Amino acid sequence: MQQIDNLGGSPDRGAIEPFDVVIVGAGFAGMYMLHLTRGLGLAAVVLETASDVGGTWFWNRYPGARCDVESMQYSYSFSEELQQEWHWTERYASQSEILRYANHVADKFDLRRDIVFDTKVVSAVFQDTESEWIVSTDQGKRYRAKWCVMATGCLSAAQTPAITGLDTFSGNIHHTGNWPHEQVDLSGQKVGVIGTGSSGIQVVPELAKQAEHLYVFQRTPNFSIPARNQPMDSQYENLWKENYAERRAKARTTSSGILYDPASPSALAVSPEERQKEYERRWAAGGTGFASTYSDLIKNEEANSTAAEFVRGKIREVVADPKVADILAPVDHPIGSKRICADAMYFETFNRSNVTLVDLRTDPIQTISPEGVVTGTDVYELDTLVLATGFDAMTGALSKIDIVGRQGLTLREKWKDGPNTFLGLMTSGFPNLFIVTGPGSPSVMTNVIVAIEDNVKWIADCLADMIGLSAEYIEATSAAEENWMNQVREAAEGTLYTKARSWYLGVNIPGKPAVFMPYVGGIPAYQSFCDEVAAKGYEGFQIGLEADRPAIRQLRA
Ligand code: N01
Repeated sequence: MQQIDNLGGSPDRGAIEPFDVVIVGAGFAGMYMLHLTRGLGLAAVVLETASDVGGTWFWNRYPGARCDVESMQYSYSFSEELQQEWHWTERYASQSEILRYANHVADKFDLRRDIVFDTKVVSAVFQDTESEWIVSTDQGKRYRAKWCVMATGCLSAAQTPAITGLDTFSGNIHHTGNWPHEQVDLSGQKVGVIGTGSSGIQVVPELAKQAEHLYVFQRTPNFSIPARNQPMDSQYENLWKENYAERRAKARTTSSGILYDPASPSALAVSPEERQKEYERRWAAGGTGFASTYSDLIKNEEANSTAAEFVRGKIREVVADPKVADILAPVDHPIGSKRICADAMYFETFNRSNVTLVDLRTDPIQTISPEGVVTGTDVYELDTLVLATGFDAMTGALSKIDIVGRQGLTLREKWKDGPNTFLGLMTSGFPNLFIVTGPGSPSVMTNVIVAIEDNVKWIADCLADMIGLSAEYIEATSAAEENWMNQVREAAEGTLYTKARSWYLGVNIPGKPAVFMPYVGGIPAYQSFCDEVAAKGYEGFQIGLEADRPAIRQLRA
């Protein structure tokens, strides 16, 4: 490659190590992206903040962390050998087992030699003149590449709430999304947990077993279904392994990319007795498939309320103190409109004498003092405070990086009124910058590994096509983007998802615009859009050819 002084570029460009592709993040998306770019013969480097692979499963090490998608499905499908050789030990894999799996994948495909760990990307700046990205890190290093792929994850930017006095607390504070690597010993301690989403619901039963006393600070109760985790049944595992190809393909025909018991069409089309029987059967089977009992549960409030009332009834059955059961029973949002949780003895935990539920709706937190949590009526003295307060979802990891596109446009500025992308994959003004499972993609509404694999494969195929064309750049058009975001909005408006104040809408982050971010139209519809766009010569994208810019062609020679 030549120096670019003759192109008017940055004078020290030649001193920056060149790659074809810079990939940000070594979670499941970044690892697979690296594997496929290597297959294309491209020189790729992955930059990763953590000291090893695994992404969300590297950071979320809190006790009880476990996947809510069955392990036979929450795994890569791209390698038959991999899916046959790996043995999952439980129906739902624990965080540590998923991390072992990620490490196995990294070893098997020899990925680590192209991953730079302990390196946080601080900026990615598009160079108009050279048509390439310069990516800078907190280690003072810079990388340049024509293509840049953000594999930064949807739920990777942990959110610490701005509660007055939090920094004055004299005990330990741990965020579930950034849990210490060393053993946290809570025995004999008074522990507080703020937050009762999926993370809080998983961590609470485990902390209750260790702590002298556990205070659970709940602002909004959530619907949770018993996961009924169990050791892997070898017959079940074999059935999956014998039919993996067929089952993976079938999963991709479902909206969530997950094979559940099929849903019946409508909760309202059956008698109350039949409905009750089916809810009981699904409750006993366990898992988030409960939300898919009937297809109209997420579309019709009356249908939804039958499932919601069933779960509230279960909470009242399980929790001994009716007042506590009332506080735990969610009434402010339809079931499934926030991500439904899967738990292990969560509601039962409130029957323990060492657990106290604090209802923040009636007694909000005023401040945090050096001693603990101060509400309007009480002071809860604590040794350790656990923040299970969630994430700046879908855009948080990207907005932490100074991403600068054409003519100095920053991604933060472009997305100040809400993210806009074409298919979640690219955003106009930022050529050659791909996002895996970006806002506007189904991602968080699905088995995210399916969503990741499909996005990564699409990006790799696109790279192959662009190289075949000697393209200088590919960029989403504003018109395609606007049209797609309208489709994303319309898909959500046809459901009950918009009835909850959830992280899907971004309202858990102060100042974040309330825009429904994921595409809820399902994997099959989304994937056929993506395939059709590519088949039509990347309709909705603008492609610039190197042939049209001799200087660029010379640069790439
Ligand atoms: O985060 P959340 P999460 N004062 O945003 C509360 C995935 N995941 O980490 O609802 C008091 O759901 C907040 O209260 P409210 C999964 O997709 C999967 O639990 O805003 N409370 C809420 O209760 C999931 O949906 C798995 O009123 C405050 C909680 O903190 C997503 O990650 C496991 C507060 C945050 O809940 C996020 O789940 C874990 C404040 N100032 C996570 N600020 C599995 O696979 C926030 N809260 C099983």
